[in-house]
Amino acid sequence: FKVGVLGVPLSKGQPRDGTENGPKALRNAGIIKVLEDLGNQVIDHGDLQFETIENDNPKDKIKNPKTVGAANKKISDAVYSIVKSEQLCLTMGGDHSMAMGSIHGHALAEPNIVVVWVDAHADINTPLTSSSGNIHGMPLSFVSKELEAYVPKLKGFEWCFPCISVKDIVYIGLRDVDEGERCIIEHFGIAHYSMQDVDRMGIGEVVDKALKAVDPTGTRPIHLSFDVDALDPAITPSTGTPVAGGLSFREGQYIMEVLANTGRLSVVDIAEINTTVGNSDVTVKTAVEIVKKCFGQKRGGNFLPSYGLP
Ligand code: DIR
Ligand code: MN
Ligand code: MN
Ligand code: MN
Repeated sequence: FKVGVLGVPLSKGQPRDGTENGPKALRNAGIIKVLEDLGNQVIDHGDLQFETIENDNPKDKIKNPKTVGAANKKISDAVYSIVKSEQLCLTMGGDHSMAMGSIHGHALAEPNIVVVWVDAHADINTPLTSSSGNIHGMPLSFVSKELEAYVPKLKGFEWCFPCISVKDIVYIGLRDVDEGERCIIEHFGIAHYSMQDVDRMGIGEVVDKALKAVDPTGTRPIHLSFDVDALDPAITPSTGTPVAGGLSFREGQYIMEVLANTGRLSVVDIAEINTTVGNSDVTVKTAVEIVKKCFGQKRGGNFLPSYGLP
């Protein structure tokens, strides 16, 4: 693949410091070389720089609205141009509010995307249903057409218009969904596969069904938004809102391998690594192994046609 890598050091979508170090941690773990060694051509777009806007007081309950809004505008513009230049885009977060800009930019460049949301959480609170006020729990409500009427117009988000349908979203890994979010999922019939579904059917069937649910013809470009808290905290402890009982290393890898095999992955977000929580070496190592599978590494071995038997 031709891969465009973008660092998104965002933290103001949630309350803790440390998620802004995600891109640096992945870079220090050698992510660029890892992707190159898989035979990819990697274009490193560096890390975006975000400003912290002064006096960015909460609007109603919403925290840091102007800072997060302005940052996501930058993310949208950057992802748009990476996708337009035909690179498979890897955005390294950063807190998960980054997906607002990332999906927005992606959808502008590729109007027919589907969104595979791998997360313990649904991240579809509106500013009115959110009890935390943290924007990382809301990105999908800002970009979904059906929710436009439920999302108040906020300063800092003027650029952000709804660009996907809730019918284009499918969840995998849910196990901590707020009441308002559950109401939205039921009301709009959003496709979802919780950890209960993974337990019942196994990850193979879950991924098959998930892809068929949003794209029965198997033709649409895929936006994968991967929150590391989807994985079990035993393997990704360094994240702000860990939830026990998550996806195993193997289940995480399996999702990635299948998505890579479709040949239709177009943007991959990796979000919510927080280096100041828990053992970040373990978390970063897990993240790198998972990301690799999106960019061509196969557990069954990669066939190199040029390799002749000695
Ligand atoms: C919660 C937590 N649903 C909220 N969301 C998280 O604040 O809206 N998402 N942690 O990844
Ligand atoms: Mn989450
Ligand atoms: Mn259900
Ligand atoms: Mn999330």
